[in-house]
Amino acid sequence: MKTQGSRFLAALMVGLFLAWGGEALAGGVIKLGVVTKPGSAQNVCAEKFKELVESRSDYEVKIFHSASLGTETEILQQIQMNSVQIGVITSGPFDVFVPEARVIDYPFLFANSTEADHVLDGPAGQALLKALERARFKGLAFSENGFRHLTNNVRPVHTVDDVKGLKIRVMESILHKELWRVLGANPTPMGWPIYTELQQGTIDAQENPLWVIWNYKLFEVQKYMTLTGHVYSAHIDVASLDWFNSLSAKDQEMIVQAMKDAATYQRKWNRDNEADFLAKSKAAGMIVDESPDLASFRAKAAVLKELDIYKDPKVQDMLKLFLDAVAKLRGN
Ligand code: EAX
Repeated sequence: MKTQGSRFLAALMVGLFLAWGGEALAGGVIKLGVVTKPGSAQNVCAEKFKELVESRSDYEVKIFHSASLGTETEILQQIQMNSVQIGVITSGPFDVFVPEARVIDYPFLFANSTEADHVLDGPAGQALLKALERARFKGLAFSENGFRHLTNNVRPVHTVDDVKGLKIRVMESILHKELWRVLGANPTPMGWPIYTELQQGTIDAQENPLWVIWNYKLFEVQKYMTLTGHVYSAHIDVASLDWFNSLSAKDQEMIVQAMKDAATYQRKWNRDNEADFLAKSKAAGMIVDESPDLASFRAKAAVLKELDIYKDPKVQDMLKLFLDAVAKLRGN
């Protein structure tokens, strides 16, 4: 009796284990899109995600990089349709799909990466990821592009007045176009990459984190750099919501955790290398203004809050959530 009883108990436990998540992870091919080339911030995150998913499950992750799927906007459209399952995409272009996303790129929002991490990994960031579901994106995690800095080929830029009239390439983002218009430049939205346009002089200026300026050899076509750090650029690591919803709870959890782990790894990589990227760009001949008159930039950028692009109540609410979270961190 005793033996039979314990056998029954063991069988019951196996049954429960299987029913409650002991099932094997399903397999299949996951298509992942990034606009950038190997060695770039997005790719470091994507490659780590691939390594983790493949070691933790039977899925295979295929990375499509170097704009082979089009611009970041086009990759996002493919994710919406589930012809691509995952993207590591710069936060900027998301605001065309979900206006609240422009809150991350609000000028001078975060003073440093510690603030960005706290806010994005906390309730404010989670609320933003949730809002993306309206556009059929499942927000998984935030990795980073980094703080964005201005480069140009016309003149040294120290105060915001020096920006006047510069033909600047901006991301395919409503916020970024408005920001540079307000600052006095002449912005044109374009997908990445933009080396040829800089080389041919169709545009004079661009803005991007230090790794981009180094990795894409912008020092060859841009003489001046100004450490404006005007916008913190995250990557929003997203999945197709339709695809994500079709997975078992166990697979969903594995995907989210793998992306969170990849993002943690990638943020560190970016930060550990920033000083080196700057030193190399200088050594390559760029003239760098390391302490520009940021007060002049802030003063002009402040107008943005009054513009229509921030009037939408959903954007207002999200901005308040983010600003309050930053204030709380600073003890205000
Ligand atoms: O990482 O388009 C851009 O300026 C982005 O920063 C691009 O993804 C490079």
